[in-house]
Amino acid sequence: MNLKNTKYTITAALPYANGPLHIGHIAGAYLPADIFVRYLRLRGKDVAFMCGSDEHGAAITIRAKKEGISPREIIDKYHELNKSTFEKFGIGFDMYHRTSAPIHHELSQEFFTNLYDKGEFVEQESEQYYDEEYNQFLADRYITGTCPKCGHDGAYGDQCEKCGSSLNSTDLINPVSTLSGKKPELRSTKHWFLPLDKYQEWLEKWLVEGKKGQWKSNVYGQCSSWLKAGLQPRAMTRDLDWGVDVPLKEAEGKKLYVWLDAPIGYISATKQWALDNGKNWEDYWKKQDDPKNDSTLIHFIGKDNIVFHCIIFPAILHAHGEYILPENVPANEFLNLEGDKLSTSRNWAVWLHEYLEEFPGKEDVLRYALASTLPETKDSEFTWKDFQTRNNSELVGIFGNFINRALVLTHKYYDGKVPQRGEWFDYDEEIIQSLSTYPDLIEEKITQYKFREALAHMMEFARLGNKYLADTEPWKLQKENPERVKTIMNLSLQIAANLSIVCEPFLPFTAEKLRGMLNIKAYEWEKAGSVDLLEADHTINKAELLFEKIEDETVDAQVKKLEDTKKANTAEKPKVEAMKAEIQFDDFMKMDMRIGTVIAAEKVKKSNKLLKLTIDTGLDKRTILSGIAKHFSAEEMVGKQVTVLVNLAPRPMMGEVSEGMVLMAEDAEGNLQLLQPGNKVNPGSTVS
Ligand code: B3M
Ligand code: ZN
Repeated sequence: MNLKNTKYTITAALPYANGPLHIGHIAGAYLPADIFVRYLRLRGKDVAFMCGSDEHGAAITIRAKKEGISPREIIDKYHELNKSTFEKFGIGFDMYHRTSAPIHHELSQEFFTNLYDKGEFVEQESEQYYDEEYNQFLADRYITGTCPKCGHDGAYGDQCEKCGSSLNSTDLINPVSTLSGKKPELRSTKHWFLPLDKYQEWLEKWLVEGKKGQWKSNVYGQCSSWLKAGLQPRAMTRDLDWGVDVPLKEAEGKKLYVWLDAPIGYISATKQWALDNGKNWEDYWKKQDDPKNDSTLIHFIGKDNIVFHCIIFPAILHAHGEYILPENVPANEFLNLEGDKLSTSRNWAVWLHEYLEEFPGKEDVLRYALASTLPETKDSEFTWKDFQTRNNSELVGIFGNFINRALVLTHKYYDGKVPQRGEWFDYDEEIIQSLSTYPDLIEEKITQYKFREALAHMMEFARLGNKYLADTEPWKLQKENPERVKTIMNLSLQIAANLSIVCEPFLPFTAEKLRGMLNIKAYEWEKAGSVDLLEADHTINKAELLFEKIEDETVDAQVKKLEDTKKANTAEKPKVEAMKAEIQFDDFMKMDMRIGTVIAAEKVKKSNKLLKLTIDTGLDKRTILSGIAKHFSAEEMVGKQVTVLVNLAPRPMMGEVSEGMVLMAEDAEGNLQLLQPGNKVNPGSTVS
C-alpha cells in the first residue's frame, strides 16, 4: 500500500452492545486493526482509530427482551464492559463511541435527509412480514428462515451469516417469527429503499476494476460474485421502536435500518473525538481540495460484514458525494475454538473479560497466540494447547530467554552498562546484516495485511538473537576473550532494542516493559534496523522476566471448562411431544371435566391393557374403560380420586361401553400418573 499519505482513518466494526467480546471478535477485526494502527503510529502517521458500540437494531431489542430489561439497560451494561475490556487488552482506539449518542442520531439523520433531498431513495409500499401475536413487523433478526442462496436454515431477515448473502426478509424460505415462533403474515407498509441496482455500474468500476489485486481475495471474490448476481434495492427504514428516527413527517414511528446508521457511527465517533481534542473531523472523512491530502480509509471487519462495508456503505458515501471511500477492507474469515464454531448462544467461547481476569498480566500472550492464528485467508482455529506452546516455546523459550540472557549478562559483566563494540567477526557481520533486514520484512507484511507472517518474522528476529548467544556462548568466552564478548553483548543489546520497536504492534505491553528494562524511550519505526540504538556506557535497568511458563494444569482447567460447556449443551433434554394445533377458548369450554371417585375396578377379560372402573362422578355412577392395567392394579385403584372427562360420547370397547375418559399424565417413555386433586374433594367437582 501507498504509505505516502499522512492521514489514516482506521475503523474496526462496531460490536453490538448485546453481549461480551470473545476471541473470535478479537481475531476477526480488533487485533489486526490494532496491529496496523500501532505500526502506522510508529511510522509517525496521523491516525484516527475509531470504534464503538452498535446500539440499535434487533440484536439489542431481542437481547433486552431475553434478559427482561430495557434496551437502554442492555446497551449501558455491555458498552461499559466492552469498552473497558478493549482498553485492558491494549486495543488502542482513539474513541470508543456509541450509536445511542445524540451526535450520532443527528449525523445519521443528516445523511438520510441528504440522500432523500437528492431523490436517492425510492418510496415503496410493500408487503412485509408481521407477527400478529406481538403486533410487530418482522425484519432482520426478528425473522429466520432458509437462505434462498445456500439453503442454510438459520438465515436472518437481512442476511445469511453462512454464505454472507444480503437478503430481504421476503426472500426467506419458510419464514418464522423469532418472537412467536410462528409463520408470519404479510402486511402492507411503506419504506424508503436504496436502489442498489442504480449503483451497480459505479460499483463495478470502483470495486471490481479498481480494487483488483489490491483487496484480499476472500473479500474481492465475495464482492464480485454479488455484483455478478445483480444488486437489488434494499429498505433503509424499519417499523421498529428502537433506533434512529426517520427524519420525515410521513415516517413517524419508523426508524433507520441499523445497517444504515451503524457505519455512520465511525464518522460520528470521529466527530466526537475531534470535538474533544481540538481537531477537524472533516480532515479524516471528507474529500480534500487536493486529493493527495485525502485521508486513507480502511475498515477492519469480520467476513459477515463484508457486504455492508464494501457495497452498501460505499454506495451511500458515493451518493452523498462529499466523503472519501474505503481504500481497503481487509476482512478476516472466522476463528474456531477447539474444533468447533465459536458461539455465544452455546457459550462456546473464550470470553475476553474472563481471560483478563484469569490471566492477569498475560494480555500479550493471548495477543500473540491469536495473531499467530488469525483467520486471514481462511477459517482458523484457537486451541489452548497451541496457546500454551506458543507461550512456552516461543515467548518464554525464544523471546524471553534471549532478552533475559542479554540483560543478565550485561549486569554481570559490565554492571549494567552497554559495552563498547570491539573486534568484528564474520558472524557478527551476518548478524548486523540480518538485523537491518528484519524490520523491513515485518513492515512489508504488515502493509500487506499479512499479520501472521509479520509476527513470524518478528519472532525469527528474536530467534536470531537467541541463536547468536547460544552459538557464541559468551559465558564461556568471558575469561579468555573479554573484548570479543563486548562485541557480542553490544550487538545482542542492539537486537533487544530493535525488538522493543518491532514487537510493539503485536505485543504492546511487552514492548513497554522491555523499553523500561533497557531504559530507553519509544523509538519510531524508522530507527529499527540500526545497530546504534544504544550508546556505549548507557545504563540499563534491572532484568525482569518478560514471560513465564504456563503449566499444563492451567490450560487443562480451561479445556475442562469448555468440556463442561459441551456436556451441558448436549445433556439430554427431557423430550416432550410437539404442541397440538391452536384451539379457541370456546373449544376448551366444551369439555366437562370432573373429579370422580373409583368405587369398583376389575380387569377386562381378554385385554391386558384395560381396567373396567366404576366411578362416582357426582352426577352418576358410570363405567369407564381405561388403558391403565399395566400401570395400576384393580385393587389399588379402588378409592382413588381421578379426573374424568364426563361429556365424551360413549364408546364401545371389547364388548363393553366406556362412558367417559380418565385423564392421565404420560411422559415420553409412556409412564402414567393419575391426575388427582391435591386434597380430597367432593365427587362432581369441576375442573377448569
Ligand atoms: N454491529 C455487526 C456485528 O457486530 C455490526 C457491525 C457494525 S459495523 C458498522 O457483527
Ligand atoms: Zn446463505
